[in-house]
Order: sequence, then structure tokens, then C-alpha cells
Amino acid sequence: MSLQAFEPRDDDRRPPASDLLEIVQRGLRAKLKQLPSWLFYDERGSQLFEQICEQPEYYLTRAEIALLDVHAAEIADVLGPDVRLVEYGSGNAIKTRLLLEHLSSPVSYVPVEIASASLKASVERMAEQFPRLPMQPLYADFTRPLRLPIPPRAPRRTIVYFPGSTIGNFEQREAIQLLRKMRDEMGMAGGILVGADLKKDVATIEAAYNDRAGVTAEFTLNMLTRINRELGCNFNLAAFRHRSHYNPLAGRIETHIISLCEQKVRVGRMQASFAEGEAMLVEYSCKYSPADFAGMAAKAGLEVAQVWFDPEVLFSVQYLVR
Ligand code: AVJ
Repeated sequence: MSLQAFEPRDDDRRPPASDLLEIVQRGLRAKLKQLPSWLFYDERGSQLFEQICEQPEYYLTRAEIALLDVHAAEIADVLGPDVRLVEYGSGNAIKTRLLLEHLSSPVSYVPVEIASASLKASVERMAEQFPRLPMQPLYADFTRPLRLPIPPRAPRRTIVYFPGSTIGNFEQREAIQLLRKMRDEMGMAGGILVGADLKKDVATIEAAYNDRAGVTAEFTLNMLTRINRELGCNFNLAAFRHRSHYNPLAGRIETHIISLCEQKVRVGRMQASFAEGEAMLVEYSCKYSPADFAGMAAKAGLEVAQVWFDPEVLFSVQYLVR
């Protein structure tokens, strides 16, 4: 599946239903069935993701915020004055605020977002707290080459900010492509500030994707609800379950939807057959050691200039330069 196909989007710029049907049919015709993870993020899915972030087992968001609580001033110092901050996605108001608060005379804030409602909401929120900061929202798919708006004055550096370990949703080859694209966009003096979840004991990682309250399971299965609604399919939600396991060789969480019985599902003109226990891949969440991440960055022509960790060393923020 292409890089783009795995990227979160939401309802207001989804592909037309016919494209969506094709994507789903292609994913279900494959020998190993798979569906792209951006299909999670319809309105309900985005709500459920916010709820995941509040679950006691989902340490990622809390750890990244704790990291910024401790280190944002130092990070801002390393980035230096007169930064143009380009954020991939705009759903990270708390983290972005923690960073912006410490930046000295930022030139502009450029949130890049494919969901126009989220983009608008985040610009309005930011404008309240930073009334003098120029905002240049860019309505675009950040997996595609971007045409950045002309800044109000010359920045010393362009920083691409990609928090949340969303990079972990991409397979290594795709992640490297994405880093290369960021490298092009940041220019010669620029840098990339990217959140990356760390390898750690398997029980901690697996618990984060199998919360006791079942919010993650609901989030996963909501993809089928969305497909039913938008494509008129007849997935029976009671006949499927969520499964997230850590694959230690690949260093990633692999989330599947499992068919609980032998069954057929209507997908447009096609019938998809499921065997009992058959798994459909819906998400990777890659975990990195500092060395893993440095190796991946190197393949994109980037060097890790600095890494910060939260106090419990669960999560990292990596600063990459040419
Ligand atoms: C938003 C991609 C960082 O992979 O941890 C959370 C999405 N999926 N629980 C992640 C997610 C299941 C999340 N990212």
C-alpha cells in the first residue's frame, strides 16, 4: 500500500466514495488482507483517539508532554531565534503551545492539515494564546510535496515539527521517504523535530494498545462502522475483534482485526470471504531505540543533532539536521 494510503485523513477530504471503495476492495482482495490506518480517523475515530490518550495504559501522550514540560526551554534554545515552525498535522495544541511559548521571536507558525475543520480550530486556538504570532495555515496532505507560504520575514531556520510518534505508523521505507521530503522542505539551515516512541519492555507497549476499558478495541473496530456507513458494506461488528501484538523482530505493534468465524462480507460488487481467525492488518506503530532512529535518519541524509527523553525514558524527541 502506498505511503499516502496509510496517512490519517478525515471526513472532509476523504477520497470520493468510488476511490474509497477501490482502496477497500484492493485491501480485502490481497492474500494478507489489510486496510490503511487513515481510515480510523472519521469524526468518531478522532474522538476515540483523544480518549485513548487519556487511558492509564497509553503512556505516549503523557510522556511526550512530560518531556516538553522539562525540556521545552532547552529545545527552543537549540532551535534558536527567528524560527518558522511548520507542523505536520495540527491536532497537537498542547505540545505545540509548550514549544511556541519558549521560542524566541518565531517568524510564523504553519500548521499543515488535510482536515479543514481541524485546521481552522487549531489556528483559532493558537491565535488566542499567541495573538502576535503570524499564522500561515496550509490546507494540504503532508505526505505530498508542500508549497510553503512565503514567510512574513526571513526565518533563520525552518523547523518541521512532527510530534506524537505518528512517524511510527509508516513502514521504514516510507518513513525514510517522508524524512527526505521534510529535509527538502526545511532547506539548508533547517531542522526536523520529531517525536518517536522508544523500545521498552513488551508488556508496557502491549498494554498501551490493549487498554482495559476497551477504548482502543472500539477505535479499531470503528473502522468497520465507517466502511459500512460510507460504502454500504455489511460488516457485523460482533463477528470481529481487535488484536494488537508487539512484533519484536520488526520492533512494532501490529494491529489486526480478527474474524471470529467463517463469514462473507459485501463490499460493493465484491464479496470478501473471511476464514475463522483470519487477520486483517490495520496499523503498525513502530518503536525505536536511539540507534534505530539515528540509522533511519542517516538513510534520509539526516543526522541526529540532539535527543531528549521524558523523565521515565519512555519517549523521545529527536532533533535532525543535515
Ligand atoms: C497517533 C499513530 C501515534 O500509533 O500510537 C493509538 C495511533 N493507535 N492507539 C499510535 C494509535 C492505537 C497512535 N498514533
